[in-house]
Amino acid sequence: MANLLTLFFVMEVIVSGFTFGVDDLNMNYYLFSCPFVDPIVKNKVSTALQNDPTLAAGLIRMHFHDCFIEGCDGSVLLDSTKDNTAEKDSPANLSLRGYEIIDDIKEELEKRCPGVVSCADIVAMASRDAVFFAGGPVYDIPKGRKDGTRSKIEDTFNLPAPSFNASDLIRMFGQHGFSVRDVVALSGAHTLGVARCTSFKNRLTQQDPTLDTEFAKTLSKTCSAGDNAEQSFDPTRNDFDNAYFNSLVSNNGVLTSDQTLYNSPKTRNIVNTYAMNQALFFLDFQQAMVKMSLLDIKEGSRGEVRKNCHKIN
Ligand code: HEM
Ligand SMILES: *[C@@H]1O[C@H](CO)[C@@H](O)[C@H](O)[C@H]1NC(C)=O
Ligand SMILES: CC(=O)N[C@H]1CO[C@H](CO)[C@@H](O)[C@@H]1O
Repeated sequence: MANLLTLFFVMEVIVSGFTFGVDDLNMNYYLFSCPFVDPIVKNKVSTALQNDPTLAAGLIRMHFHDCFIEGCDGSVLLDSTKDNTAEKDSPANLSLRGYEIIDDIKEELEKRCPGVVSCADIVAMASRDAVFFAGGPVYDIPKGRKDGTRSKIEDTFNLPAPSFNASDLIRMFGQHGFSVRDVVALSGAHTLGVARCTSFKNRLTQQDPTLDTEFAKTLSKTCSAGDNAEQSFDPTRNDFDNAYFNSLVSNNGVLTSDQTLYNSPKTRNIVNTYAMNQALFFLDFQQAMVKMSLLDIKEGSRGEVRKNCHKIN
């Protein structure tokens, strides 16, 4: 009986691994080709975050930028070359952090299973683990992304701007197949990390109807230390929790694109719900993250597995 169960288990794994063809994404993509990929990534992320917990935010944001431009294809990692200015060198990427963690993971994986695990998958897995280590939900993502070969500074126009209102956000995320609820849940990633003064100082000089007069003083104080001075999105910048939504309810949203989620009737109820119910935020967030991790994937021969995440093979 036990043997029969084992047999069923093995068959289940094989079926779930191959039904859709080896080139398609699935949870067990590296089961035979790089069996310890998950614990290796998890360990590396864990060590890095013990040294610097603020890097969880960096890893999650990197995954978002990767997926929104050209799909989740590791394009965010490519360096500029003589003939091409990469996404990385766009002002929107100025403060992306955590590249060294991805490099470290890639180096280890190239030793264990050379040429097998894509940079795009590493970014997606590292982001998943960063959410977990910061105290957020546990979830897994399908693997099997291939790395792309295009990374152009002009493509970063596809990223949402911090000055966006709810309608702008809903439109841009809608183009990628996200619902209004997904927009609010994904914005909840701002439960981690900081924004620099450059990203919100427009609110202090121009008329921003979403800016609370009391909170304006806090932001002005931060900006008195210069354009790169940091303001955390919520009082607990390293904890993945629902404090961000409570901040929005208290009119303490840092970016226009944050506070608009509470001010707009299109999204206010969702913000209120997440502020009251962290478990529901976690559930919606993980579902939206899996969806994001599958944006415009390059499967099979449409991409490559880069040897070095900084340059195409
Ligand atoms: C809804 C539209 C969004 C806008 C307009 C936006 C914009 C920004 C801006 C301007 C910053 C600060 C950059 C700086 O000043 O250095 C930031 C930080 C951050 N964003 Fe977003 N973001 C959005 C959605 C997302 C999503 C979907 C995620 C991930 C799922 C995300 C994750 C982060 C994280 C974690 C940080 C903190 C980074 C750090 O501390 O290093 N954001 N975002
Ligand atoms: C949102 O901003 C856009 C411009 O980015 C503007 O055309 C639109 O009227 C604004 N919507 C609301 C509801 O304020
Ligand atoms: C980490 C990284 O590559 N940042 C780059 C972002 O873009 C600026 C230019 O706007 C570069 O100087 C940074 O090196």
